[in-house]
Amino acid sequence: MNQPLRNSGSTEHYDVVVIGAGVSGMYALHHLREMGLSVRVYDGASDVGGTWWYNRYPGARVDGPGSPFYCYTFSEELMQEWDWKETQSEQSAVLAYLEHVADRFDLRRDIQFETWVQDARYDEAAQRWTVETDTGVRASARFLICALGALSTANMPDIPGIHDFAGECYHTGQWPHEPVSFEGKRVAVIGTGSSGIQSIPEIAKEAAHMTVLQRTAQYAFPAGNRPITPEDMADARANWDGIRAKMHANVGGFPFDMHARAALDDTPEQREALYEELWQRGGFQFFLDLYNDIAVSEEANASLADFVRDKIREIVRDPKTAEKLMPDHFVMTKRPILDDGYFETFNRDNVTLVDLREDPIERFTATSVVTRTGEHPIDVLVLATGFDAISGSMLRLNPKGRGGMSLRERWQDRFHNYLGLTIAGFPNLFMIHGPGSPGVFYNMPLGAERQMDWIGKCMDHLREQELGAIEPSAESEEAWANEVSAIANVTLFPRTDSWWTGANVPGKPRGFSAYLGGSIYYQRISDLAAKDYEGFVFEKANRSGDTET
Ligand code: N01
Repeated sequence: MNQPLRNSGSTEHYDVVVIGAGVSGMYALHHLREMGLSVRVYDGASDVGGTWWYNRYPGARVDGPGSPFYCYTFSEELMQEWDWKETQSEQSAVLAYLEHVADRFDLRRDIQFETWVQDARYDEAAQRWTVETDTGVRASARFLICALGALSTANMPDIPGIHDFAGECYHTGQWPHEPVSFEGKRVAVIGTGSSGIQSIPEIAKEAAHMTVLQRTAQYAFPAGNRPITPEDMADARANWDGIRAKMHANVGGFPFDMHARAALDDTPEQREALYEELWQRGGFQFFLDLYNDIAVSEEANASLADFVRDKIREIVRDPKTAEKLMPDHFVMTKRPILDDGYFETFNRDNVTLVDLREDPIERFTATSVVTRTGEHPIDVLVLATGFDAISGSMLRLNPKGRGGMSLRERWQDRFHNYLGLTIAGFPNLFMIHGPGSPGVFYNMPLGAERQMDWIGKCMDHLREQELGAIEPSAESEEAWANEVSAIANVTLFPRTDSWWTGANVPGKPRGFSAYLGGSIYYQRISDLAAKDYEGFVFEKANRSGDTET
């Protein structure tokens, strides 16, 4: 079933078109093939890996709970045969794993690389999607799966003169595949999120001079990267069933127990002792072993924020620089960052910190960046300015649904969706890690598997019931938006400007874009499916042949 079903003129016909060959799209392809469906995947890159194919900047590593649990769980054999070497795997190690997955499951034969999907339109009469690509290939499919990546559309700063800059310029999310040399060069980095904080220490080691252009000071925690020994791997393999079950049950999709105490139940001395112990140990475990009220109580939050600010003052020798590095938002309400020598980097003689809040960028020239207080001559500009996250890639694709309505029109004021998976007016279109899903707040490979498994069952349901199309009702979208907001509003997250709220992209509608219920989400979507897909509207198949998936 994996060849085009039929080819009419220049249009290839499939059961499913998947856009994106990253972690989500790769699993989608595997799962759909297992279901016996014909599938075509398109990706603009020249190989698999998605975010891990693009983000090759110096210092790029897993900065979540890490290996060996940032991985697929669908294949026991895959787990048994792959060796992870470090807890915070380098980009190249994660990419090697994904390449291995592609080889092992022979994925590439159904993926067309270096092919950008330029348009996707729903044909109401045929109940099918048609996609147009920049290689001239056109494909039609009953279902469209958007596995576009939550962090894949680069956020390019619009600063006067930036296009006049004549030196080398790189965005961390679109890093060249050839080595970039910083030796003897004057480098400026804009951005101090995860990508900036991972790359700045590495680039500073090589550059003649580095200017860090910081708009928002950040909390960063020691990455605590450590080797994974053969014994660790053997343990993980021997206990894989239990680990997998724990991952499914855990709020974030990782096999860890959460701390049961609240910060305010402890004395200041006890809190300090716990923070110190976690700081010394390092790793994302910091946030999991932490008190359970840091993200909900201002007072608890302040106790950790003060602790990190004291650490920054301890590490950074120049008090004026240390003050510029003091974050002033609630800790953890921007994506927590793991670093390896970030604050220490400001003790180097070749590094200058510019606080853009007091000394904003006025313009770029061909050879420099000019801030209010002076000119900084540079040879290389690194844009660690992040992404139009979560919704940005869907908006860039801008599919056209019923009546030719574009997603940009539909999402003008808010990212209307149901379950983070579907959109009213866009039948038979499914998003993986879309707005309104746990997405970036959950172990992403596992989340992709669980969403895709749900989508597969939904497709089966349509086939069994001889239905032609599924989409949510506008009312269920409204209720879902309220549920997402209600959960987020219990926390401090929506009170800080971040890419989670859309605040990093000028003009983007504000709103907290992720479902913070974690694993509850998967129970929720499964329960709704069991209730005959509550909240959805179905359409009979217009032609009997089209129910054959
Ligand atoms: O992007 P970011 P990122 N002028 O949006 C600044 C994941 N990730 O690529 O905070 C000046 O976090 C912006 O300032 P502000 C991870 O989930 C994973 O670093 O908006 N500055 C901020 O400092 C992460 O959270 C891994 O005020 C401008 C920075 O640029 C997510 O990706 C590694 C500006 C952007 O930070 C995104 O991280 C890396 C402007 N016009 C990332 N525009 C791994 O797991 C933006 N900024 C390996």
